[in-house]
Amino acid sequence: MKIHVLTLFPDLFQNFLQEGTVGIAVKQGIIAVETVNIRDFTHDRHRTADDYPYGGGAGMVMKPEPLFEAIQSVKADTPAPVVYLTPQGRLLNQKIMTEYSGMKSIILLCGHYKEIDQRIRDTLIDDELSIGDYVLSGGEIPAMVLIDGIARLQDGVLNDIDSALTDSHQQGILGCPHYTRPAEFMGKKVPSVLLSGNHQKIEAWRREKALELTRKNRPDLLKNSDE
Ligand code: 4FL
Repeated sequence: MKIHVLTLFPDLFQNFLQEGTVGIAVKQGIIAVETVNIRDFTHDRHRTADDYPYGGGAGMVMKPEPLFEAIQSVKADTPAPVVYLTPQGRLLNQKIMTEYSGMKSIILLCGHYKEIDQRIRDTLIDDELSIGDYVLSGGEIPAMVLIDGIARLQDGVLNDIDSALTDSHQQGILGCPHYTRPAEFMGKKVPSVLLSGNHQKIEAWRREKALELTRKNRPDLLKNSDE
């Protein structure tokens, strides 16, 4: 899968793409990420990417021309959906992550300042995604969130596919508690059912604990599920 990232801060992605699960996906050639510096598509001496908003008010707006050229330069050889990361987008979830993980290529646009010129959104953007109800300084970390979530869903990246299937959110609810050795830590024992070897009982316990945690922390997830 090919992922193009349009950003004013391409260097932010360098370490991110070399470490951990994302690093494995890149090294194995399962995903390829190419960053494009939006500033390379400015033409003035100061390489200006933003300007004052029409109508006044605080903050700057990203100019349409460099964005237009940057997007077109990528689209010329890769027809792919353009996804703009913005607090105004649809809320990202595991279902959307899974849908994007199956695509051949995507183009991610990271915004800055207040927003980007609306005409770019009206004409060149196919989808708008938010990673949560808060504002950051830019769309780079949200783009990394999307890349990370997509990378680990690719075939051959996680050695244990079961592990991805039992994650929180993959089944629409939160995951269950996990324990590893030692069997007793600071006076607290691992629940005995997990040592019982009875796989049916273990599955039932995990399901009950997952539901309990979901009811406590994320009751909203149960409203639209069949639990
Ligand atoms: C994007 C926040 C996606 C949350 C500032 C610029 C953002 C964001 N999800 N904040 N982009």
